[in-house]
Amino acid sequence: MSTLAAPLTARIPIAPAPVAPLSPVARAALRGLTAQQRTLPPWLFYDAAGSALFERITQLPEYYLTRTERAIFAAHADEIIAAAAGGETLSIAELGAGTAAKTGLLLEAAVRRQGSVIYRPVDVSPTALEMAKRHLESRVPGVLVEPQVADYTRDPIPLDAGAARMLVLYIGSSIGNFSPEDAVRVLRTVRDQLQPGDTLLLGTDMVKDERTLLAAYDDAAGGTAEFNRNILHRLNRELGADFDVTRFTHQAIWKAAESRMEMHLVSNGPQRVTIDDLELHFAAGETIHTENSYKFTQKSIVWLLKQSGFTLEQQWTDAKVWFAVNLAVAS
Ligand code: AVJ
Repeated sequence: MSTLAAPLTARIPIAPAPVAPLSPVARAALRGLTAQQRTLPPWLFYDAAGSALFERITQLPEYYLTRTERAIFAAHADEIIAAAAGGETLSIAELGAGTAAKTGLLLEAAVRRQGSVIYRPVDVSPTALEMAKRHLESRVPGVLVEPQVADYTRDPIPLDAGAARMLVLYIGSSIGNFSPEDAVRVLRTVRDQLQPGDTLLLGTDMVKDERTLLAAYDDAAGGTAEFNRNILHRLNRELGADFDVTRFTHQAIWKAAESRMEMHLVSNGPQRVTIDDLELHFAAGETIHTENSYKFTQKSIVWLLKQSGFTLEQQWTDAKVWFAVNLAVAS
């Protein structure tokens, strides 16, 4: 018997090649772009370029959401803060705060009422939070800004444990990006961290005539189209994809049955795109679904809040009822 022959099963010990984990962007792109209806999640819009493009959208004549909500705050900030405080001292947190452009009006009202206020903006973007802190602390004396980098859809939101009363701001109709089921899940996560009597201020864009909605999501100057297409530029930049962005057309659709605006990117013709070693074939007219933006009714607001453990206490709207600011109490 030869002692030299190695057993057939012998393994040559080679260290396993380390497999780099996929980045969140790569994971989202891979999963979404290989689905039957290709999709990309809307959080991918907000890299530095996309955040700047969104800021420009908020200034477009057709995009009524931001200016309508701001006008509601301008007219009712003191009332909103008084109702949320209910005679106690308030601390304020904000979900997806971004640069907190509209929040100043509410913080000023809180400072008028109680002299100072702790403000805790929560966002996934550290740069946006830095801008918010610098901007607010110079503009609104009396505000103590404590930024928190967190993904509020997953992580528990860090609240001010010592606060007599919490007011959580979730404004701008950001909740509209979530399906009703996911919206309930997000708001329940918030509710679980509040005490009875704490409040949520929820901004909701309302159902309205189709022309107004379509114009808001497909403006004449093409700002929304550029915002939508930036998602492909981002994949080119960050993943080395080779999307020919000029061959995808922005599309906005009102889906009445689902009560939502949808944004898509339509392939102008048959085309091939590669992302690393993934090869994608687009048929002419095939779309990538990039966003849902749900629109609300009085009934759907009450339903959403109730399912999430809140009770609608007060509501402020503009004269046309295009946008609503809802104060809900943790029940
Ligand atoms: C930031 C999610 C509220 O849905 O209107 C703007 C994003 N999309 N134009 C919205 C958006 C197209 C916006 N939200």
